[in-house]
Amino acid sequence: MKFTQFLLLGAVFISVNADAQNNGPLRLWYDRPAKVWEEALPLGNGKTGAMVYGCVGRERIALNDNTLWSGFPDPGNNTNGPKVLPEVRKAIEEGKYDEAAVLWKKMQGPYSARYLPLGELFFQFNHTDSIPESYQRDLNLHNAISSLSYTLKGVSYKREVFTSFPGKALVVRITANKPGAISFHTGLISKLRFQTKSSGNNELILKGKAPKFVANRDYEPKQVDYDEQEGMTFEIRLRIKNEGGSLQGKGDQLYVKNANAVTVYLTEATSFNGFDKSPGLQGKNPAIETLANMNGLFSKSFESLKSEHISDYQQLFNRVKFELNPNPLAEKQTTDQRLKQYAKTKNDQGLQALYYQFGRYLMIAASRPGSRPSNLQGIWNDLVQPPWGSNYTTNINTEMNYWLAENANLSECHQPLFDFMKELAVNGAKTAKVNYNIDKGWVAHHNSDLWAKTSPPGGYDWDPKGMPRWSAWPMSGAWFSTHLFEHYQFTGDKAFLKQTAYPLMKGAAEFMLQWLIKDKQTGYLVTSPSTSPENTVKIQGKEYQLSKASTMDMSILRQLFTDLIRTTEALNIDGAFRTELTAAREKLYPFHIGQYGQVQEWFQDWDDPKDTHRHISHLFSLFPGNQISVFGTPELASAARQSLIFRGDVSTGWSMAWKINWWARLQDGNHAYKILEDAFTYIDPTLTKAQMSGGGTYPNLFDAHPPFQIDGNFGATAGITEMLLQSQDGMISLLPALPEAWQQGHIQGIKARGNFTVNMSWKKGALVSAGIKSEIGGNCRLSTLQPVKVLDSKGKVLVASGNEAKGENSNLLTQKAYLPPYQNNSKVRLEKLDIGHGYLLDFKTEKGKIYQIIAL
Ligand code: FUC
Repeated sequence: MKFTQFLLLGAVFISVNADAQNNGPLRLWYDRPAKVWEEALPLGNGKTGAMVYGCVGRERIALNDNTLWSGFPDPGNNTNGPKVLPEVRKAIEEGKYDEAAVLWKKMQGPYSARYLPLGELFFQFNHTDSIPESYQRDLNLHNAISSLSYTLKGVSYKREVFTSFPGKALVVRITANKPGAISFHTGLISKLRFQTKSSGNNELILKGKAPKFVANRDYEPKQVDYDEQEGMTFEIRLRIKNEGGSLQGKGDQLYVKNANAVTVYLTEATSFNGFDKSPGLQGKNPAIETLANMNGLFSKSFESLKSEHISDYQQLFNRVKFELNPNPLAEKQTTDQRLKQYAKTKNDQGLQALYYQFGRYLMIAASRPGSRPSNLQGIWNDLVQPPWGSNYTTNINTEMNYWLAENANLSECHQPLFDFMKELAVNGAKTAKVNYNIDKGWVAHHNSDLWAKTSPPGGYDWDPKGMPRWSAWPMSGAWFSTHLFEHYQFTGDKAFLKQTAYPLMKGAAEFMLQWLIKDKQTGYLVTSPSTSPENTVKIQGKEYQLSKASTMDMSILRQLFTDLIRTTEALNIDGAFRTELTAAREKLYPFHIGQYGQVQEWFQDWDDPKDTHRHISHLFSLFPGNQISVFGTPELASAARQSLIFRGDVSTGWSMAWKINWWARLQDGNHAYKILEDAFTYIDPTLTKAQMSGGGTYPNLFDAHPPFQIDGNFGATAGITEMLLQSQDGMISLLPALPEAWQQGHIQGIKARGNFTVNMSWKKGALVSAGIKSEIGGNCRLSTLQPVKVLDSKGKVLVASGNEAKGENSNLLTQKAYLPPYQNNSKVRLEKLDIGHGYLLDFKTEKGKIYQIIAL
């Protein structure tokens, strides 16, 4: 199949033969089956998740459905709240932070529900114990198909597995090069309550039931609680078409004998019927959905399903191409060997490009329009008690899952988060009222689940009553809301801004305007209680969880208010609200540069320079926010750099991924690169957590917190894009943080705010040429480190560095970030950031036209 993209000089958009790419470098491959789950290969269509083990004798495909969770709608709002909150605030005002934390616990609700494993599809082949003469399994990112090939006693067998978004199914094809060579029996099992039965000779149905409650840790008194009425039901339906040989259903399995080829079709569904409906009492009948999907599927041939799947997938995946300086020798190694080798030689840029595209692959597999947002493990989980419930942890993890959506050109995949926010806004309005007696807007706290839970989560982990240092965090509605504005900035979609984004953003801000209080000590508006998520603060040798006005709280609010002010301007609406927000923004407790030259994390300069906590939430404004900038606030940017140096490089997977983005925003490509290299540390999944130190990467390239958490994959892909292209400061910066190690390379199809699609190629560490496609027109303000000239689509020079034209049009890109005031308590002379000066020019663009940028 051929697909052609627009052709640009320099950074060439070429016509690529996709079939010819199938054996290209974008492949994870192995010479042995997976022994453990973190070696199996992930497939997904947004809803159905699968992990393929590639075993010769007994094949395993672990299955997920992203609507299968424990529990039922359980808001967990706490009516103690309105009475206790003033007491918490009073204790904080008096500096009694311990007392405040004890009081806060009276306001918490339950922990979230758990994301659960669906089941396993197994095939028992008739050659169980044989050792194959040749063996290879892979996951091909060009077509999102996992294949297994092996030769046994002279017969070559092949299996192909994919999940299809248009087909709503998992499809397996088994072939051999000798007629009649395929014999196996197959079944469906689950770790939850289930029963499997064959129906007729070609169909198997598994009917299952999820628990009402699952404990997070093994020592909790009740591990798993099933209930006659509550709890979700689910169904997996499998059908087989055999070519040659025989097929028979018996008991709970299907038996294939002496077939030439076999196609297996699988659909699954749950009784989930919406975030506000009991899946037991008001649930859907999953059999209706599996049957309808199967009927749509079974009449189609394997080849037609496969080509439908490939064209759907490639329409997203092929938007971006990325090549560094590949090492052909490294590519000859299996992916796990490559990863191990990386630590020794550091000479495998092909692995970096593969890892980058794997992040994009995972996003397409885990988050498609109409699906639930991706959780801590995307859509892949094989444990009944997964770490942290495999839930939505919203004080960093869920947001990080979506950092790559816009800049890595997968904007549609952001949609499930926006749909989820609509549900959070409904529940969050009730939490606002019940817990805080606030009757405007909505709030959400640090954990959520399929039921869009918004109350502060208590009870988990070693402290059965929960920890205020994570639960006293009503900020996720506000943080999520900034994603809406990002989506608008990247797409320019005003209808979205008006209909979807604005009401949600406004609701989040309306809550916050009530939540903020005037600080008696300083007169500023502050949050109280307040945490710097999950970190504690030491004051005169004593550790505390709560205080007021953490830098992260104030940063999120400053960002949200600024985004909203710009929204009301862009839509020309709600002038009175804009005035209210502008006034509130000016009164927010400001940034401070602390005594060690760091961005101060807490209300006062209590920061410990030896603190290496994984959360560095006080740098929110450097990334993902844009209130700290090397151009706009160089002193604060220097202080952010100091904060990062204190915290160190190696940490959990997601923490390192965040650091890549921060160093990129500080325009320090070499430091970003150093952390990317640290993230390639091979993590052996058979070790226990205690034996591992720091984050890294599992053999299947899943990010290791450890344990597996998908945010690190997504955050690293976002960060690599930030190293190459930035647009948060009202201009498009080409190669702002190119590390010395990336002397040459090219990237095509990444996105800048203002809806520009950007291609670039570079050599000897400097830009050679770029192509910018203007998708919606408007002014393009370009920042480059060396002089360039800009040509229009006819090759006419529009403008060159040193001969700048003033931008006439004001569009998304010419608007400046709001740069807040700050106070500097530092006794340390701040080191100046060396960001080079570079060149800035403006040119007017026409919608749909391509502009060439050529280095002079
Ligand atoms: C937050 C982080 C942890 C982990 C968990 C899911 O609590 O602090 O490191 O990622 O979320």
